[in-house]
Amino acid sequence: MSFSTGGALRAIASPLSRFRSVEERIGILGFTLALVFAMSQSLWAHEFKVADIEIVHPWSRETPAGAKVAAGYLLVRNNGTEDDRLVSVSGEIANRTEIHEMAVDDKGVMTMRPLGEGIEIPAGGEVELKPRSYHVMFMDLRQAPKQGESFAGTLTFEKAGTVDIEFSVDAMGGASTHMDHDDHGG
Ligand SMILES: [Cu+2]
Repeated sequence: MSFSTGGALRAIASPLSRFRSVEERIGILGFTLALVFAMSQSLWAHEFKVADIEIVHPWSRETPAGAKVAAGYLLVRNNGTEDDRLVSVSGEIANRTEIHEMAVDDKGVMTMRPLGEGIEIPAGGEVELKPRSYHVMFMDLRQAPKQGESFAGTLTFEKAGTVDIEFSVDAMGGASTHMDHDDHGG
């Protein structure tokens, strides 16, 4: 191939070449990327990041009137080379929050148990908190989650630290409407 890297770089840079300096070009490029990133954060993907950890589509469900607990779900992806651990979660709608695992006991009954140690997120892997599986349990609710609204929460990872996120609230029993959020290439 006679195609050189320098030529390819010039070809990429040429639409920006009417700007005077390299600094100016980099500035414009950076601004454009930042804008695209900001838009994708807020409008489409509903993703959050902290260090090597990516959090995709945190959501909750509207609860029946008088409910004392609500569930939260999200996908956590670890793009790093070291295992991490989701150790705690909090949400503004609840006085207390636990990380739960749903399991079938030896009598075939579905039970929930709190995971005191949190959930390991393997290096290069992902874990989904979803209905009938791992989930966040908002307890002693201060405020009932309402469909179409969202509420703030925080996730704390052993290595990556703490990140503020937003849970969007779906209709009661609306889990299947979130199939469209599975197209993240994982
Ligand atoms: Cu639970």
